[in-house]
Amino acid sequence: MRRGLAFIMILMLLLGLSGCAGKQEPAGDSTSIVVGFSQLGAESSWRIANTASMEQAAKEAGYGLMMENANQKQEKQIDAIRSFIAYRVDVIVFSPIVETGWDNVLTEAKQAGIPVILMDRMIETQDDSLYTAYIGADFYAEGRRAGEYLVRKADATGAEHLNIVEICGTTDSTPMRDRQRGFMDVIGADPRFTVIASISGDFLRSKGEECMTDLLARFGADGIDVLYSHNDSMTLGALDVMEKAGVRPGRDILVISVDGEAEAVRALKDGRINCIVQCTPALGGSVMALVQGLVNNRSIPRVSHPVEAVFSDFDDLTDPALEGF
Ligand code: GYE
Repeated sequence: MRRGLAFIMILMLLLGLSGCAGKQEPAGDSTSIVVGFSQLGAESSWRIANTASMEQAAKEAGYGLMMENANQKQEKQIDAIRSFIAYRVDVIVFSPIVETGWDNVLTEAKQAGIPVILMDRMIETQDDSLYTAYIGADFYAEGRRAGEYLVRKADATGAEHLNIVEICGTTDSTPMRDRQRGFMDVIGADPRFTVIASISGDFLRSKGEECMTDLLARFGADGIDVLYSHNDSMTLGALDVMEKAGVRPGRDILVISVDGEAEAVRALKDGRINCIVQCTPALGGSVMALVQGLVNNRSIPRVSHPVEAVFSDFDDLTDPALEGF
């Protein structure tokens, strides 16, 4: 058993360090730094771009990246973090699939003296010393931006009443909770808006399709005025279903989405999506800057949010720079 574990660790080390071009550079103390990175899955284009950003940034910084992908399973993330502790990586970075259930494993990391950076999503804990920094989007602000777009659109069109369906991301994840809360805080008290259904699509395109099929069966196209979907992958699934049912997304049903992946940006330009609240997956460079601060014993910011925008049918969408990821 122990030999098996040792073998896995050597293998992980080799894999983690292979393809790391920066290792050859005389980059001072960066050459021996190893970052353990637990990615939560590959559920969306956002996630795939985020993984690529982390790999690229580690390479550029000359850090070894020991990455494990948990395929949407919290237990796998916990196992990955334990293996990083056993290997004694310099810093652990992880993107928690849900907010709760991390205290035990993070206490183990703390006892081993390994700092933890939360990337992309937050955790819920009584003990703030279990992580050193959080870097990721302000999901509450994103939800508010989605709501503000809707208010502006209703004002512009003079809509009296709009029935909204919401397709949510992974239950109990930070983006799901805060994109919903921010949205509701803007539109909730306005009598022009009613959320008639709110269902989970787990951030997956396939579930976005299932959700939209279900919603159309329950309310009919005429009963739905607005779709608010927590990510582009689910939105694109929903668009396919609408179009197969003869519904024109962007016209018959107003579509508000989050992320900014290339296929969704094209749909926005084509008028099939009305608004995309941007959420950037390109966090790798900022994460590695935090790692560098930690290994050099500098103080690092506790919370960092990237600057993000909104793209909608109120804007000039002909800018070729607007292409998504
Ligand atoms: O919006 C979604 C992904 O946590 C910000 O997760 C991330 C979200 C992103 O699956 O596409």
